[in-house]
Amino acid sequence: MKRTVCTYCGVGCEIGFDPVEEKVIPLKEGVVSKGKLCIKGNFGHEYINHESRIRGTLVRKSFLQSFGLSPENFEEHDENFVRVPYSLAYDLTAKKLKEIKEKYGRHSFAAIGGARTNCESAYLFQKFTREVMESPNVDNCARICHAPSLRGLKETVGEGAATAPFDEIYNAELIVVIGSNTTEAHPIVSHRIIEQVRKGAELTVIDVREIGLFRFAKHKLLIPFDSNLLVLNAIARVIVERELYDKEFIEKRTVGFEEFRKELLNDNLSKPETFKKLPGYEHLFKAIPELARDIARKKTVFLWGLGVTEHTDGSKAVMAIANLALLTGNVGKPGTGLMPLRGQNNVQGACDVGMLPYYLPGYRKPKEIGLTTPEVIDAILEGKVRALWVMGEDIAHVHANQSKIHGALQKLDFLVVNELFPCEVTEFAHVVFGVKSCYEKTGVYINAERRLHLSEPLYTSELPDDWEVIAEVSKRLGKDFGFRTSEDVWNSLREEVPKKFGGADYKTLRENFLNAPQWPVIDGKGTKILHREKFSTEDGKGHLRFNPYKPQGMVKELLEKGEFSDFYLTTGRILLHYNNANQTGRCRTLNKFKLFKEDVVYASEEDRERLKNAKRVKLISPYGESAPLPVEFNRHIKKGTLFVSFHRAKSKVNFLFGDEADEFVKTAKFKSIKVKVEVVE
Ligand SMILES: Nc1nc2c(c(=O)[nH]1)N[C@H]1C(S)=C(S)[C@@H](COP(=O)(O)OP(=O)(O)OC[C@H]3O[C@@H](n4cnc5c(=O)[nH]c(N)nc54)[C@H](O)[C@@H]3O)O[C@H]1N2
Ligand SMILES: Nc1nc2c(c(=O)[nH]1)N[C@H]1C(S)=C(S)[C@@H](COP(=O)(O)OP(=O)(O)OC[C@H]3O[C@@H](n4cnc5c(=O)[nH]c(N)nc54)[C@H](O)[C@@H]3O)O[C@H]1N2
Ligand code: SF4
Ligand SMILES: [Mo]
Repeated sequence: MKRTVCTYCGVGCEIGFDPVEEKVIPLKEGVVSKGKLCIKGNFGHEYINHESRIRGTLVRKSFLQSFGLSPENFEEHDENFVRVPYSLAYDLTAKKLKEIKEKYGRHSFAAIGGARTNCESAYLFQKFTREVMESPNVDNCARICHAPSLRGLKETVGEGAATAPFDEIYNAELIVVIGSNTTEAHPIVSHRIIEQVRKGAELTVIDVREIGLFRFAKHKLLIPFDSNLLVLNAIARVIVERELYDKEFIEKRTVGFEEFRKELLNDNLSKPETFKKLPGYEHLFKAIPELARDIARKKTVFLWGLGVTEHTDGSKAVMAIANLALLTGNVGKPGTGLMPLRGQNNVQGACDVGMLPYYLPGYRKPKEIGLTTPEVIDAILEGKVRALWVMGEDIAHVHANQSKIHGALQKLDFLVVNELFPCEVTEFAHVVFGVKSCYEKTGVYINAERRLHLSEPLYTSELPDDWEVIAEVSKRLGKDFGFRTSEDVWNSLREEVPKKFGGADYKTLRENFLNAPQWPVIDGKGTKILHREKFSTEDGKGHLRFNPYKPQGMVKELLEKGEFSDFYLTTGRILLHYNNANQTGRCRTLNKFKLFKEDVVYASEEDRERLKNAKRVKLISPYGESAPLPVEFNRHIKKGTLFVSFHRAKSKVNFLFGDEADEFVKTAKFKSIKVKVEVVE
């Protein structure tokens, strides 16, 4: 039996694999999976031998011609691309990058990726960009995902990562889930939540629609769109006003309480009475104080997702969650914790190893801060960024403001993409490197609880790993890093960040695969709970940070007019498919479910008449419109609101969004947009 880790969501379930039967075997001893896997864990490897897999290098014919080479001498892939040997593609890529750097300067290069690849590739990608291309412009998919969690936690507790393992759910008396559709997006965590509720713990769900976990919840907080910070501040206000807070913890472990208290009490909007003025949401006036009392009394874990981060005030809302934990002493102890449910298999790792424009590996400050992905797009349009290398991120599908992004990608002098399959972004590329998938290579992935899984191949493959492509191009640009194996790359990172990874050599990770350590790993031993004695801030204290809520979107309309016009749309995911569905869309078993062939718009049963019992609708925003999409009416979504998944590029969901984003870190506001609905059928 071979052992690896499921590389879809940030849960990071350990899996066994029978190479003869080509079957996944659940591993009971796995500390994360405990022998349970969701459907993607069981069947998500089926894409491996799919016929459309990119097995080689594709080079655009016009690009080849610009070097005086004739496409006719190579095998044709399609009307735009030919297949060339890797060595030639490495040569041409290096030549073009050199030419662009010499002509337009070092800032004309940017690199994006790393959240789906292993840590070795993400680490080398930023090292190559910073040291060889001498550009500070590196970013990864956390930009449109949990970058606000990193920011919010850094400011309050000093470390942008979950403070405790998923298993602390088993020690909690109260589990608070905010803006996370856990049953679909992190199924094995949701399994723990449900188990713990069955043992007597209480669950609170704070969401804009009735998600699967609602039926297990004691406190069901169905909240207005755009209101997270308002709700969280109101909970804090009850805790402060009624003196429910943990005085000893505040005194010993935090700073800023008096100021926080003053600012909070001065902010009239934070009174629970505000909800009496929001028609349809008056129930929150009573529910919030009840929840506040429970958080103060019980050992509580806080779990959150994109319903918190993908807003203009996402970072502030994360600080507001941290405030609740600090006020009530619910962090740094068993049964408590702050747990951002990070999304992709290695998005924690990509950030940890420095694939961010404002952090070097280990979150050290760089000399020069680079551009975030949305800023890179603007810089391309201004002619400042000329060459872009993308490693496993379908930026022509998954980012907001796609009309703008498509325009920018067309303008690039040079676009290199490392991919498994053709997708939206490869359409714009000059060079596409086919690379090994996670199940064909060796490397480390860091899950949402900071756990370091060393993944080993289930299948053999002749293709290069991402880091090998980068290393080959780098050599041709005059810098041989001297890495021969992925272990060499990992050891270089360990040397650079000894405080987190020093004790995590391959041998230790291999031997402890089923109970893999969580960083910081010193002397082979991991750290389950962070901040036990002191926080990771410079002064070792937890920092309370009050941010007043500014009325916006649905809340603003309800406060001003007592009603809102048109529809409020939120977007997200479904259990079967994963992000751009490039992999899940090519798995036999996952595609048996006809129901999920398309992105479906969910609307409220109460809007059936208003929407003329439609079968298909088009969504229209000030920025663009979606394709005509099937619509389904149900009772889990509130009147006047809509949900749609974004898995299929052809649905054009991300053409609906503009540049509105988190005010600190530019994470797109994917969780709320006002739309008009046109009935098509
Ligand atoms: N099956 C599957 N699993 C995945 C993925 C996938 O594509 N498919 N993707 C992975 C990735 S990259 C990520 S980041 C995670 C994401 O996992 P989640 O964070 O769970 O992501 P979403 O499905 O976008 O759902 C967010 C939830 O927020 C709610 N919501 C929307 N607006 C608001 C709001 O204003 N306030 C509150 N409180 N809630 C709101 C939505 O109703 C939804 O329940 O999942 C990972 N796991
Ligand atoms: N409307 C809307 N849009 C969203 C979101 C939303 O909630 N609403 N969520 C956003 C979020 S949270 C995220 S994380 C993004 C996700 O968006 P993406 O990052 O684009 O999606 P993924 O499917 O995770 O992976 C991207 C690509 O990586 C490739 N890949 C997989 N493994 C490897 C590998 O080992 N090497 C290389 N080179 N490539 C590989 C896959 O084939 C896939 O095409 O979408 C964002 N977009
Ligand atoms: S919960 Fe996540 S990591 Fe676990 S099997 Fe499902 S997709 Fe894979
Ligand atoms: Mo994500």
